[in-house]
Amino acid sequence: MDRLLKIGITCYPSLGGSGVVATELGKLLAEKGHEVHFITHSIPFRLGTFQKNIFYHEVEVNDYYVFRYPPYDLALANKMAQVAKMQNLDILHVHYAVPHAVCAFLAKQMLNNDMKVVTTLHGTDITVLGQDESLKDLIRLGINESDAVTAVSQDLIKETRKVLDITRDIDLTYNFVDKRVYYPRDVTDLRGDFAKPDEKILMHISNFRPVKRVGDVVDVFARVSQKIPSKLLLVGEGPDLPKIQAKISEMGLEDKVRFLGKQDEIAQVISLADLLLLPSEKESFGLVALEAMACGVPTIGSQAGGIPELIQHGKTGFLAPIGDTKTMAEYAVKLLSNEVMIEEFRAACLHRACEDFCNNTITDQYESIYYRVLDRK
Ligand code: GMT
Repeated sequence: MDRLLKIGITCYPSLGGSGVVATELGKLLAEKGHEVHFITHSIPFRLGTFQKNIFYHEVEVNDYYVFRYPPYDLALANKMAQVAKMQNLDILHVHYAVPHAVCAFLAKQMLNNDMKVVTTLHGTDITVLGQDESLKDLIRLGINESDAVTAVSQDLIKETRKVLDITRDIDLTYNFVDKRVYYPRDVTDLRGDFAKPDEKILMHISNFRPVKRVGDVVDVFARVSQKIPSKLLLVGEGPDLPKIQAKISEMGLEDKVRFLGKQDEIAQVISLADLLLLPSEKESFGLVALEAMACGVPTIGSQAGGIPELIQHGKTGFLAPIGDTKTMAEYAVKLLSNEVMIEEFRAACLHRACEDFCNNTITDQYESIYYRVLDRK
């Protein structure tokens, strides 16, 4: 067995998929015996209860009156260096190039040891911030100075090369789900609270940012509900929520749509659904579709970013061009009106989530990247 490591992890502790992946990875590494140190501004929301081998170091920012903007990035870099020195970290694994990879680079300059930096790209740092001329060179620096860089889809690797003109190696490490948590839950009792026995449940879960195109979710549902008795459950909160609420009223769909707000027990919530809708404009991976897949729920989505690497069109869901709500609705009707097909899709979802995106496989991939950079002289 390879030696056990001391690993620092920095992520956005309260942010969607990237925070979930970083935290779950840390927990799994700790279970394998590695010592994991989270270095973040608040406790990662999925960290849960006390667990052996996990430590948390809070980044505090002093708000001196001379600063117009409190320097979080500098405080983070300093904390990274302090923790690395005190704990003798082997690896600092940062999620997101800005500011985390840049802070890690700075921290490394402050140290006099062999600590290695691994950066995982999640999407927004490339597809949105990478276009910003005021940040582009800095993002490129963070990526090029990392000892290893990983990205969550082939599409994101391609985008990173294109947008930032990056030529270095980038490892592909897909997002994963913990199969001990994500499996079809028995929600028979709960289901009755949301839909009648003959109704289907369509679901959308996101942070309601414009990039998620939640308006398309409503348009797809409006078409589907004309053909199939159904309900739409919207899970999450975000900037587009008021607009979506207004749209639902204008379309007279209030009786068919329920807002569940933010939810923690995602496996339980997803298990209520017959279908997940993910019509995003951009999506480097689409973790929620994987969470649904692991609970046996197929996705109807857009062909954006990494979604086609996750959802196999005609097997574990259906994909259509971004904004093509008519086609998405046709696929949804086709699936929901054919019980045999639904069962086949459910089985294919469970199989694929377990085989290709299982926690053990992806954790092993990250581990071997750590050992590879540590062995490199
Ligand atoms: O999609 C978001 O708004 C949240 C964002 C994040 O940082 O959590 O998600 C990104 O990272 C996830 C984890 O790797 C991916 O599953 C999402 O596809 C990606 N979002 C985008 O690319 C828009």
